[in-house]
Amino acid sequence: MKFTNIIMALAFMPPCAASASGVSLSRLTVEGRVAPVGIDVAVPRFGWQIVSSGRNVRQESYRIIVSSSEDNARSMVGDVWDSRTVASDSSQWVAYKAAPLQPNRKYYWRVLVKTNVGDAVWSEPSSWSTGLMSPENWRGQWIGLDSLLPGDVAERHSRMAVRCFRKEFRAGKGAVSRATIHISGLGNYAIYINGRRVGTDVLTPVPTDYTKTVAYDTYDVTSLIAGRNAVGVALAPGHYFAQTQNYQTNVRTTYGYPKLRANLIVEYASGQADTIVTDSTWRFFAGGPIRYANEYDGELFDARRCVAGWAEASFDDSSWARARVVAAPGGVLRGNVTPAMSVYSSERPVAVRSYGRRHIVDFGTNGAGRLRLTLRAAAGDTVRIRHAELLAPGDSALYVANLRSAEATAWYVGDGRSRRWAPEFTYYGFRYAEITGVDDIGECDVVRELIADRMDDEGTGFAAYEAGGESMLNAIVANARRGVRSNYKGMPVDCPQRDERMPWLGDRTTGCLGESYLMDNHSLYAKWIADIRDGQRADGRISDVTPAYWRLYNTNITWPAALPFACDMLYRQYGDLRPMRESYMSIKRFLDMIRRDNYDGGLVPYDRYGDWCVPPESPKLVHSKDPARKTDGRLISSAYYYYLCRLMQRYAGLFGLDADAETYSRDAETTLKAVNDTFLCRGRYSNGTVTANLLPLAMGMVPEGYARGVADSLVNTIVAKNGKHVSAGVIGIQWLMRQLSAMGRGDLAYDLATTDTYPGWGYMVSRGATTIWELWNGDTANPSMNSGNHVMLLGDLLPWCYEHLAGISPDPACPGFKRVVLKPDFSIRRLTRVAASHRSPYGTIRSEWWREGSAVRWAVSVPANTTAEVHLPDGTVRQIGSGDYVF
Ligand code: RAM
Repeated sequence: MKFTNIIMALAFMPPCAASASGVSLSRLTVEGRVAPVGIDVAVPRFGWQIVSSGRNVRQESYRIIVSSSEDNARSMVGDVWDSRTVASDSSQWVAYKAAPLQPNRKYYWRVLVKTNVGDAVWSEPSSWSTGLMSPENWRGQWIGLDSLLPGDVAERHSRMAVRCFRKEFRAGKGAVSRATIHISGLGNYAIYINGRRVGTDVLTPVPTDYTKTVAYDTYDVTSLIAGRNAVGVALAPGHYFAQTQNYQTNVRTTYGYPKLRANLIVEYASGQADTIVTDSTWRFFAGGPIRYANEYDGELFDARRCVAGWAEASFDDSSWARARVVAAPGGVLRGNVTPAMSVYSSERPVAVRSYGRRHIVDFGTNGAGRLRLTLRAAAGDTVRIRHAELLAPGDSALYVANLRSAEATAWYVGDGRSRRWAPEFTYYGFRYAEITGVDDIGECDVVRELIADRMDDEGTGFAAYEAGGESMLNAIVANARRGVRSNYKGMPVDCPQRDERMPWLGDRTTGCLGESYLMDNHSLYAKWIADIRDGQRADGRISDVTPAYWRLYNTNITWPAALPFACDMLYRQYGDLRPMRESYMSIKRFLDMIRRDNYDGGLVPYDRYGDWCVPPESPKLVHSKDPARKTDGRLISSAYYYYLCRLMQRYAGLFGLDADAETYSRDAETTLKAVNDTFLCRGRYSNGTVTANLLPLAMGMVPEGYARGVADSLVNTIVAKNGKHVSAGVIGIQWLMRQLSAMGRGDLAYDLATTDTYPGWGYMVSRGATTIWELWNGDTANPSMNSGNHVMLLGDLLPWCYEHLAGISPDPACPGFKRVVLKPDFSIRRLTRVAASHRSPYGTIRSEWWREGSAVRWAVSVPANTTAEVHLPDGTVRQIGSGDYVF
């Protein structure tokens, strides 16, 4: 998005209610989300933004009221909670403090804020609703069928027909005041009431370790309820009856057969209520149109099997079987832990090429989602859709070698009728699709629906310019944004296309930080952190893939480090300390395990992945075999251990755990000494790779007097040996850009980032990439491990763009951007203009600087109720309050 567009978009954001002083309140949140439904958190936290065009606006006090009805909220009656006036400048993560909240309730709330400018101002009322709050409040049972049915296959390419459940009920106690369904269907469910699909979520519920946590969703269905009603639920295997069965069973997890639990609560104006629960009175049928849905292989839809009206009240289900009560999945039911996935973009192809009844459609960019087609196929005729990221040489066929065993195909079998159709329980990672079996593509009306977690990215943007026009960075950041979206699937996954799509921890250690500048990823990471805690074994080990659909428990440190890093990110970027507080003991157990099972005199000897995916010596290789390109794994894991000890020392201090802080400090010192004794030799670390020198520099491990030499060695390697190109893999790249800028070599970082020759992100762009590759040599390497849509090589590029080029970062002492540090790197001569805006919890922070002759002009916006430290080009530092400034 262009910066001018960003400013325009923001100018039109309506505030709630403005006072005479020009102050208004907006974006009221509960647990970081606007008007969420089905929140199970016992002590939810409130947040609001203060909107004001004035300068130096600070909150002096707040008063929150929580009401049982909208009327009460409108009349300022806080019958649930009235915090009374609290003298405080806190406007985020303010905890609810009153009697326990009731399950299945809708609450209304508003806040009165007094600032230093003018009268106190009320927000408009906002709301949230609770889920069932605790497992005891769930009624009914899990239903399903714990066996295969004819046609289902439990082999490497698993096949299972979608299972449908239905139940009729009367709502016969007068006018319905509210109807709410709380539902979980494993692996995935879709729900219909009286024939209408409930909500627009897809691939619900979000995936978890179902033996520990089962996510459920809550929907307000008041408007769908009539006198006589039917509920229909379709269940697909998802991750529960996993994509692969009876294959590599020592590693791959599968949980069982699809199952359903739902409570539909109908409340009447009279005060009475009915609860419709899942039990053995429900009816069951598996002969419908979706003959299988498998995340890797795709979906088969046989239109001849469509059952008209199956989710309507008039339907005769006498031929359907009775549902069985089945064993519970084991996990605790938890409400709406993160917003579900949905379709965030619908796009038409940019090009179509036809070869008889075979057509190749091109959407211009890589992405993850599905096609929606209007189709008319004769009864029994088949339309096949295959998906791929690339075309094979000659451009007339798909290139599918890098999908490995994933069939990534959608099948449609016609019934002679015209239908608008999309596969429902799978997704594909693709730029191109091949549609076979229709005469003319114009007739079948193709749309690509991109799918990802619902996330706010409004008002975020980054743009950089050189004298000649746009910087290469703009294309790279656009690729990053597409890639990040593609790989948000209720958990951050590594790739969306091949037979993997796994939540690999190491891809997100620094990634989660960069992604927070692109969109509001708070809920997703808070959820994933809980997944990682769920997945931790009693011996402290954490699987490199969590939820552990692939069980990769070992003593490696770098991948599980995503847990502390993500907790730290949520505190730093959003000011939310709860994830770290709740994870502290898990991280401690993990580090205790390292200390017990992978520790030798301060060093951490075992490292599983090394500096994964460095640019190899030959274009065909996936992994380098050249020792000179690789970094000693002992140095990597020991440096990470040091860094994590320091991190835990800091949080132990914050939590008042002085003995822990002491222990972590001692451990850090021991490792520091061991690393320097072992690896620091002749002014460089180990064999002098970029990563070897970089980690000790970035982590503050280099002894006094040596820093200059090590930094020189780092720069020399990049310039003289690598011709200003990257030579790091997944580990080194997470630190490289910020460290170069911190050393005053932002110019070199910029050259590296923007070069269009191999290897680098700019090279990917020059080769036509529209996302980020898994490998620096993604255009030439062996397809066995060569995804075109991975995010791990982004490293610290995004934080560097925002924090060093635009110069927007949170002050670590006042996290969540309560205090902003504005410090662009003006020294990069090639840059003539940089503009960025970041959606912080307090409001949008903007920084735009440009050159005018030899001078620099700089415009910044600082949200109300925050302050900023401004580092001007001449080196002076100024403290400012909120408002718009031009320097
Ligand atoms: C691959 C994936 C993933 C990475 C692991 C180590 O299978 O690409 O992203 O984290 O390897």
